[in-house]
Amino acid sequence: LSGAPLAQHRSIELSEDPSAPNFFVNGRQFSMGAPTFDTPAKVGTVEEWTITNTSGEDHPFHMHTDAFQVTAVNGIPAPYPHRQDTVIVPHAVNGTPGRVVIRQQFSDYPGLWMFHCHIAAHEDHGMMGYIQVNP
Ligand SMILES: [Cu+2]
Repeated sequence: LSGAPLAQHRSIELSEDPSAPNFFVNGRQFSMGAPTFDTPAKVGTVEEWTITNTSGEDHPFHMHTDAFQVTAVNGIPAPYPHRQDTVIVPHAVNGTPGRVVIRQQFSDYPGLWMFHCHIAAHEDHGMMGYIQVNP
């Protein structure tokens, strides 16, 4: 996907309030009927997503339906290109969020595409979202 034209850039921030515990995507807990983004994606396109982690623990970000390619982790370019459906988003260090950049492909299947932290307790406490993908 390295040479693919990018249809959009999106930002995803993973954060948490461990005392609750509550877990957030872009400051919100998961709610069906409230997509993470106002702007849908489109089948046949590739987007660049920047995923940051402001918390003190790693979050394995998992995307349903189609694979992505990691291009950089904490500013370091990924050593070789391949497709995957989960990537560790590193914890914050001294207030600097962990940061992963991916290229997400939308090769088929219009509908609602889920993504979430793959630690079940985090997902169950809100660290999940979805994007509308249009034909
Ligand atoms: Cu998590």
